[in-house]
Amino acid sequence: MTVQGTDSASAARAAFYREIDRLALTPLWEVLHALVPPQPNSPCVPALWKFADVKPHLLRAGELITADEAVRRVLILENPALRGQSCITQSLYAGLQLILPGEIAPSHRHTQSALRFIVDGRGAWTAVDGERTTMQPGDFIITPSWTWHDHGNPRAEEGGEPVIWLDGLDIPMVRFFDAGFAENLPQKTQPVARAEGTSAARYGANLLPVRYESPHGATSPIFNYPYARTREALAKLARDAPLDPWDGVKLRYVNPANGGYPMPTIATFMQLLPAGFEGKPYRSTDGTVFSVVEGRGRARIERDGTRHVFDFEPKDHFVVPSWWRVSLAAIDECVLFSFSDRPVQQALGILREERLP
Ligand code: 1HN
Repeated sequence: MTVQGTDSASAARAAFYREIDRLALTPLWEVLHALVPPQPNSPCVPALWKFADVKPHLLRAGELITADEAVRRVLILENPALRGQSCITQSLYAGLQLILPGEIAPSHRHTQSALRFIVDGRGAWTAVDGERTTMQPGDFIITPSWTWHDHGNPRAEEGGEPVIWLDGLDIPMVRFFDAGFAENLPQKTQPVARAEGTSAARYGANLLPVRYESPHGATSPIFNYPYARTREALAKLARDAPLDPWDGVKLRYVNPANGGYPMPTIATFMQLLPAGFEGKPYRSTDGTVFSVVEGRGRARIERDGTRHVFDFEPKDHFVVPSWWRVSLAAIDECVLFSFSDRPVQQALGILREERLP
């Protein structure tokens, strides 16, 4: 939109704009509305990735390139309105990673933080800071900023099977701040320095070391939040506690040392929708990525008269951009994992959400 004027005024202004352009100057009044919109106007669109569509291509990638060669064999979930930008929202990256039996994804570290949410298969491991954890479907695993990490999978003879997980990273945020560093470890894998489960015992049993000091700065000391415990909590609450009309039963993952989110840049959630649940619509400024763990259901997502209806089933992924209205309905009992940039918006004091009738 341009500021209106008479023809001669417009011509004079256009000449003026050309003149100042050479000095890298731009008139604010021509762009003000776009810079400060009355409400969020995300360029992202809602999108759904059916696992049945994606899995064959991931397995094909497994034939075309090794994990070692690829470093990370991932198909990025790119927002259809942001192709080429390697992101699912303006602030978040998401991808589906495959590791085959006998493979190693070599050790490296970077300032970007990562979450792994295990989608398909079991028994692969990831190592962080000298400890390994074995992946089970529904586990939420953290790779804190600047920690060495490598992934591996036992050979087929030892019971290894293909494992696929969702990666969530704060790549666009780190890129925005131009604050990214990365390096490779000379060895393929880092040495194992602690027994598996040490972090769970030390930090994940409603106890902390007496003289606790955060091992990973602003990131939770818990390495793996296992699905079994999450699922048990949801089942109990679905049975015995009131349902939220918007969310069903929805819990956020927590850093037990400070009550905050597990990662400084990404919030993670798990929710249960009872069979037949029809959630009320809501909208929030934190665009959110969903991974369907259990059950079939429907997400209705709309903004300004544009509506997307996503029928989802287990292992499907979908994204709800900032300030689109969403309502979630369950056919069967559904369990949904999700993540967003909520901690950052809260730290900045700009998070808004609205629960609609
Ligand atoms: C990364 O290190 C992993 O460690 C996955 O598995 C995805 C995307 C961009 C940059 C680094 C991993 C990544 C990544």
